[in-house]
Amino acid sequence: MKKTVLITGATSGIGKATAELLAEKGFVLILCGRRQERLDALQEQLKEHTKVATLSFDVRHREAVFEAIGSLPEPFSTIDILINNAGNAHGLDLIQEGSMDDWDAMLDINVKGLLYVSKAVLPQMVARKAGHIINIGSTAGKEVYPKGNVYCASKHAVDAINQGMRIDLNAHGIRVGAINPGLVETAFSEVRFKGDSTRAEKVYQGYRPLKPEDVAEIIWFTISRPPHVNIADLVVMPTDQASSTIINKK
Ligand code: NDP
Ligand code: 8X3
Repeated sequence: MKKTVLITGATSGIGKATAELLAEKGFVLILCGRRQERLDALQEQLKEHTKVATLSFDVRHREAVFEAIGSLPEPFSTIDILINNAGNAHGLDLIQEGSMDDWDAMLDINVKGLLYVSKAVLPQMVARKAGHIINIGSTAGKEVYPKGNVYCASKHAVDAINQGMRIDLNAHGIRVGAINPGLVETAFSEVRFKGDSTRAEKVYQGYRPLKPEDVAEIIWFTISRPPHVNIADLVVMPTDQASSTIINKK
């Protein structure tokens, strides 16, 4: 039977590339994001391959999260795989100059949003004693870089939550793992720099960054392992990147 995958942050970047690849592989998809028009376009694009449901909600709003996920009809209501991908950086500032609105956004979306979505999906996985959760962390969750302060904190929290989930869900046969990418060329920097596309483009100039499709393929590899294999924590960087600050720019 085809497995059902819920992907948060499916309207752009890594989430969208993952939706496209998993549709080709025949997974039943639940695609989430705030931008309904993008979800509609993706549903239309992918419906030739598989069944696609869309849910438009902001992961910060816990009632909206539970209402949306609780409203899913068959065959979408049994979620086999949850991909916690929604998130972004907001700002790149010295800690003493950071915006508290940016701090709230990163902690509310990247950490609490991930928790709310997981809380809405987990009871059915625990009841079935089966399921697979992929948390999209970051190299920023492994090391802190200048001005990365709160974004790095949010991804370090994802790293800790990933470990905690794996420990607590172990007895229930649920696989939990994180995929931690380095620099991936998506709308990430455009969001971080609040629509300043010139500044955003510079982040990816002079070297070859990862593409969202590279991460999607790793997600596909991870979820297609046999049931006794759990990829617990994977870091992937562009070949040109050695750490958050050491990048081989030509
Ligand atoms: P994008 O900006 O391209 O995509 C972000 C996605 O998150 C969008 O689909 C967006 O959907 C969704 N999202 C953002 N805020 C919310 C919210 N409040 N509620 C619901 N959905 C939300 O960035 P990426 O694809 O690069 O980012 C995806 C994940 O990968 C993030 O967790 C990011 O931290 C992580 N990552 C990215 C890296 C990179 O270099 N690009 C490297 C390492 C990790 P919508 O706006 O429609 O709500
Ligand atoms: C995204 C990668 O280095 O911009 O998480 O923080 S980085």
